[in-house]
Amino acid sequence: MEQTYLMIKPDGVSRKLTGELINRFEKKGFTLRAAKMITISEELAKEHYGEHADKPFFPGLINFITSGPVFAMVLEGNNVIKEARKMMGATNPEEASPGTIRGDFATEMSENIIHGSDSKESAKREINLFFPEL
Ligand code: IDP
Repeated sequence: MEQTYLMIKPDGVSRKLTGELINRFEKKGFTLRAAKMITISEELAKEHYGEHADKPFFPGLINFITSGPVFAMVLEGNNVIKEARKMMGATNPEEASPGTIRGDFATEMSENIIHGSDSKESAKREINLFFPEL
């Protein structure tokens, strides 16, 4: 069964959206396989977002993602990588449709509530990075 890595970012956790978001994924029919609340180190953040190291928003992104606890999850189900991305909505909340997580709960790119793996390769890499015990 396919698995993906999801992470409720510090804005989503501090706004107490964790339960609401887990609820959405479970109601859809996906299974929560692993979950933990963690505060990410700068080192782990840089590794996770390595592909963006050259972007102008990188320092702000690292600062933000390490600013408070995140809720890290492994979600399992049919086509879960693509379906969870659909449920999250576009990266830029201004472009995310109502009914999606970012469309319903966010207004700006830098605080867009949730991360989700975008391919089989990144799902594998990110699950390994955050849940090496699995
Ligand atoms: P994704 O989270 O939808 O996969 P990515 O392009 O991988 O989107 O970007 C990772 C994260 O970096 C985004 O979720 C967002 O928080 C942040 N980000 C991306 N582009 C920008 C930008 O242009 N300005 C500020 N933050 C950005």
